[in-house]
Amino acid sequence: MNWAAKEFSEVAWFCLDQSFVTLATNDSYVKGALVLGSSLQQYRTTRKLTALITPQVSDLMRRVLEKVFDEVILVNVLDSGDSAHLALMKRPELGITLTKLHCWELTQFSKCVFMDADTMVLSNIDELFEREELSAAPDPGWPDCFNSGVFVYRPSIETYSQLLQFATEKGSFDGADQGLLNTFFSSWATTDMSKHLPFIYNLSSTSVYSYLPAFKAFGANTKVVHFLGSTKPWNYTYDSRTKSIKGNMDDPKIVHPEFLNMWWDTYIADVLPLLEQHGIVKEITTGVNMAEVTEAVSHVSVSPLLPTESSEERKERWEQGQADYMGVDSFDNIKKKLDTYLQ
Ligand SMILES: [Mn+2]
Repeated sequence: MNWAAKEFSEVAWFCLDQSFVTLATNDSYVKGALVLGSSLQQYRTTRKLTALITPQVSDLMRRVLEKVFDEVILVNVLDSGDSAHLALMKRPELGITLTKLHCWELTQFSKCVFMDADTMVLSNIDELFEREELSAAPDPGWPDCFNSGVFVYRPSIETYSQLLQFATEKGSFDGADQGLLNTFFSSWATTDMSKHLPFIYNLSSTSVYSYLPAFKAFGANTKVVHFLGSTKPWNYTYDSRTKSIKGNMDDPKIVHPEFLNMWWDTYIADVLPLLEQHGIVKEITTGVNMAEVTEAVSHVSVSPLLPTESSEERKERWEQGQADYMGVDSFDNIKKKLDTYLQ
């Protein structure tokens, strides 16, 4: 076997054996998963892409996911006989948390990188597969905890069972997966620095404001951006004429317009055409205002499929444990600084 063929076979072996994994619990989060998957492809990952979905995801959106992800796997915590179901009956508040734990069941892979559906990559990050379980970046709100939006792990039924048992017995200090995982992998903060991912692998968009000089110095190296908070990129309206988010930029919820615009650029370029192909969005005919079409999109995929209330509740729970640095009180000062930077 010549050198090139040998190298190819080694790369191919890794491709089959390792995967990026994300989770979509409703059709809105599918949009996020699609942008994440498209961004991983854009930067030519050699690893597989796997999406876990819950029954709330519509068949149509599932089919779109299958265009971007190698595997789309339905996980249903309420399946009878599932040990997660038993855990959930004792701890009903941990619904979404237990759903995320299903990623440990993907034993067809030797190693995975889990990424929240509200993250996107800005470069190739395949080097993360050189890390061991459990590798993650510090949480900006409490840096002795890791943020569970991006983490390296090894699928294992044994670990999955232990996590479920742990969840049942001890619950989660923040009511979500991040609290549970931090207690379970409690040596992360003190034991092995190689399991501390640099912050640029999980840059929360809110950190720009809490430590602006650091962002100015290191922000250009960002590899993964994580849209923390209850307002997600898909909740905004994008104006394709100005290539920017519509609305009042003084809105403290618009945490970092550049990252939001990057998300929307990927959405328009890579995701919207797939939605159109599947008839989810009417075909764009000549002369139709693009901004109107994108506005239509944000209605189409959310409303008919899930009661808004339930989706909001999920969003809230999903983000529990994330400190909000965007307190209204501090915003004016921060914005002044940011304006200086953006000029
Ligand atoms: Mn998240």
